[in-house]
Amino acid sequence: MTLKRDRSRAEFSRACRTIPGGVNSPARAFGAVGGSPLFIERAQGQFLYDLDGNRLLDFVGSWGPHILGHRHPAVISAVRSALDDGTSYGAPTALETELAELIVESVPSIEKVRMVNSGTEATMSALRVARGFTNRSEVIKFAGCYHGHVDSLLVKAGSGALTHGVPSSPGVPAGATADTIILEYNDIEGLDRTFRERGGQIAAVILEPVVGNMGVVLPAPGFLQACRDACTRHGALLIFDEVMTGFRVAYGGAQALFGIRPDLTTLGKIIGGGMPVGAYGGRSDVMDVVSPVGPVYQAGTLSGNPLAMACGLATLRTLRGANPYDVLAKETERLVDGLTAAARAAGLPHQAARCGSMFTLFFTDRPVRNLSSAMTCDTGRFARYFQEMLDRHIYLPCSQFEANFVSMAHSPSDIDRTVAAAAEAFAAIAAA
Ligand code: HOZ
Repeated sequence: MTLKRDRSRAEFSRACRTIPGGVNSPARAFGAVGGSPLFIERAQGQFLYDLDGNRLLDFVGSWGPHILGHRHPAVISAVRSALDDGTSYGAPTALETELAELIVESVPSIEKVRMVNSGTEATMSALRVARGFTNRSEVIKFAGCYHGHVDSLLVKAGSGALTHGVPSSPGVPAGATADTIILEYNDIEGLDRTFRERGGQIAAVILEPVVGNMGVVLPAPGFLQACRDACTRHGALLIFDEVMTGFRVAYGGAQALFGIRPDLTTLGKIIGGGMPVGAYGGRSDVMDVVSPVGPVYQAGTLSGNPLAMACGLATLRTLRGANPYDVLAKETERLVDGLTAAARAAGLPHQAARCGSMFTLFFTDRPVRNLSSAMTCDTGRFARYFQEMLDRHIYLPCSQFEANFVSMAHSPSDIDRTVAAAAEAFAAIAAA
């Protein structure tokens, strides 16, 4: 039953000669699960097809963007038609305004929005805006949240940084993180104490309102409201990093789901539909500090690229028309229930967390509320689970500390097949 991997292995050896670690983003390397990454040739719907001809049921979805599944016809046709017109002009297009309008209509707190090229750029820019607006420098971030590879936020970071054991990276000068205050996620008391002690210096609190980057971790009741209240009380800005949750956990993102209004929001992934797009937006008065209206500088040659805008627009319009969120949440719940029942039957300690169509199965007996509890996971057991699933042609994120994503293309029988594969995988693990 094992997967054919010869061509992927050969391609990986070749890539390693010219690309550090053979990958253009560490999260893709199989360092935490063993072996080498599969090289993908093409994708369709819920499937990836690799160089060895394997067809894989995909729960990565390009790490979040593909909520419609791969190559949705509306998206492909919009990109094709934009491509016929040109690839980049370095001048404004109506497509940019159309996507901005759609985002402003959809995300409750966003009144104005600026397009960039990645989630990293979005968070880096949102922080600069927050500091420029408040004229303060300190920022609170939570351990295990990942906001891209921004220097000042690459401290106790999640995602690939956590997976590869470098949550705080060499190469980031001490000065870059001197104004970053790290707290535990869901720690309302720590948050309030920090604001009591240094509230007048804090420019912003930035967080993933539902964490996806130490695996899925839900906000405890009252935590998001406590962040909102502390910021309001002390004149700091609340930044929701919705790169992963935006248009994923609900059409209007986590802020719509939980009814909390941040001052600034960062977006990425789904708003680009698989193209390199990020965005940051929020209150008009805050966004008006951005150049050329205000003095805070931020720019980009390819920002608002027409192909990327067309791809994002088609994705959001399709989502708005289909409104798949209830169905996605129910099917994902069915999947998570099936996985947990199978893990229980095999006697494997586990925890599961889900929000809408993103979820993580943690191999630990402790509830996962923050980074310290996430770190109690048995990552060796996760690696075995990952490989057992891959051998059954189920493609999961290659780290315990990432989110799995279900798309509109996954069918009820895909869910059943995944649960059956997991039952076999868990039995094999328990027997070892
Ligand atoms: N931000 C992505 C998931 N945490 C990682 C994607 C990548 O680095 O390829």
